[in-house]
Amino acid sequence: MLSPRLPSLLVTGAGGQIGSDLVRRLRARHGPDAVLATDLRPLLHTGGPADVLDVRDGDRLHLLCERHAIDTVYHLASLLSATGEQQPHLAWDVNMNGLRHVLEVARERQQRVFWPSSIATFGPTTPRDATPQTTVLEPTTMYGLTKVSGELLCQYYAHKFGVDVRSVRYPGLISSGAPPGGGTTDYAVDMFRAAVRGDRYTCFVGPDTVLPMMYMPDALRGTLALMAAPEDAITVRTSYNFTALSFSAAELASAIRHRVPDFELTYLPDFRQHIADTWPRSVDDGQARSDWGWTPEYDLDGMVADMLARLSPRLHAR
Ligand code: NAD
Ligand code: AKB
Repeated sequence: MLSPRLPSLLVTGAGGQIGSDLVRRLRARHGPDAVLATDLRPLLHTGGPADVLDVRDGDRLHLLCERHAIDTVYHLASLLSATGEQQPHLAWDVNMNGLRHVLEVARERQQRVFWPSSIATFGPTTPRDATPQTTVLEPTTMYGLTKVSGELLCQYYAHKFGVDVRSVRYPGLISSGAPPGGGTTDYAVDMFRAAVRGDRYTCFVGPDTVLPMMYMPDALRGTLALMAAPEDAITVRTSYNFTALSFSAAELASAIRHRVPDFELTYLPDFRQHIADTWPRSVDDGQARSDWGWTPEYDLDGMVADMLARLSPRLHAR
């Protein structure tokens, strides 16, 4: 009997906050050689095959997919919201042309695609509480513009060419691995790192800023559940609302202080406050729950306990 074909996965932006954890998770599930980790610069010690790929280079993407008989691409390479405002032209180039190349190679080679959108797809004219799946999408950041356009491009490739591309609108992700790469929600991770180091933290959004957030283990579990769902269960080809928790910066600080009593912080809002003010406070992810069974596991206290337990030995060892 023929053995079933092994999956062959390519991850772009694999050195980033999500990519480094996702590659580990995919390799644990499918084997170290099943996942090609790629990024702009050489990746060291990823525990399996790795290569350099600038996602703006469609020919090289095609070559790597051919060479490794890739069947699924997790396309994570991107500029995020804060960096995107500092370099808007580069953000458009990387985010839009990268996605266009990934979708085009997927069309030619019948590859499946995972591509994350974000709560940044929403803007000041969107309802900010329990933001519905289908609503006004008028973001004010270049990053948000690329997410709205990207969602529509994914839907176009799914409907026009039959590409099996799936997506979630990630909220702010909190993780103990690679640090976040230039987003507005980075303060949540920064707060943990400062608390564990014993540093005073200056938070770049005000204490009452509430945003939707999620712990990375939930985000990865949800991502893999979406990719494992039967094709006819997927009714949204733009991007699914996807959330776990909503809390203010002050509530997070207080949950951390509960376990690190001498943690101190001050608030000094900067331009990222204006971005946060245009995003939802909470999101309705009912469609993801009913289509492919999404449910988060971590509450605020469970996440804080796990983050501190994971970060403390590592940051203290340095
Ligand atoms: P990150 O900034 O940590 O990592 C992005 C990676 O992309 C980096 O390793 C960077 O080197 C790489 N990259 C940048 N330009 C590239 C190029 N031209 N070619 C190839 N690689 C390039 O970002 P992340 O947090 O891991 O985000 C991954 C994806 O998830 C992005 O699409 C992001 O918009 C989305 N997302 C993330 C969050 C979050 O909170 N982390 C929330 C919502 C959506
Ligand atoms: C960012 O803040 O830019 C990201 C996101 C929510 O898309 N974390």
